[in-house]
Amino acid sequence: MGNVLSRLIASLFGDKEIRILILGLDNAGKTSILYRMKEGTFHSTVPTIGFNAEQLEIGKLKAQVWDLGGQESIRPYWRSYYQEQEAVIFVVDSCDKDRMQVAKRELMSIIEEEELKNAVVCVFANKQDMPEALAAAEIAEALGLSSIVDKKWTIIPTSALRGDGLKEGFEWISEAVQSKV
Ligand code: G3D
Ligand code: MG
Repeated sequence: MGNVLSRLIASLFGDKEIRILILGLDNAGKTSILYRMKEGTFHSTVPTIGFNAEQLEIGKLKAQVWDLGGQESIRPYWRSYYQEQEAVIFVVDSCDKDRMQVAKRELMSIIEEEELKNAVVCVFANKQDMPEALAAAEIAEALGLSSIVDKKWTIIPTSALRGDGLKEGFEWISEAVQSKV
């Protein structure tokens, strides 16, 4: 799975350096997703700048992938990382029904950030391997995604545990970033 993913990323992005921010509440699965991505790299270096920041070299692709701490006390610092990010992966724990409104609030404040106005947003409805997980459509509804009109966005069901959906997420980000003028 890892090698397939890294080859896919390399073929999708070519020489371009992509900056991807992974955001979401604590326990959503951000670090697990980053680990999945790292696992697929041929060479990876791990300069941690501030929070969990990984620089991945995957084929020709240089991707800076930032996995910021999701705890409430840390969320105000997310903004320091917004500059020049081309994509945001917003990870939601599909089982965490109690905090869906908190996730919505955080996502909407990201959407409204001036510095992220050109970034595409890919919501990962994570932990789909769990029986109690809400479906992606239910999460889209709970997060109010249809109200986002001035930004490219999508929602993709994922399982960091099984690796499901990551390929689709990267394909979408690749296309969305490339077709963005
Ligand atoms: P975070 O970085 O967003 O805070 P983590 O989240 O990646 O640390 O994951 C938090 C917990 O959720 C971890 O469990 C992790 O194994 C689990 N997790 C992450 N992604 C998935 C998934 O897709 N499916 C399932 N079932 N679990 C997932 P622990 O028990 O280590 O706290
Ligand atoms: Mg983490």
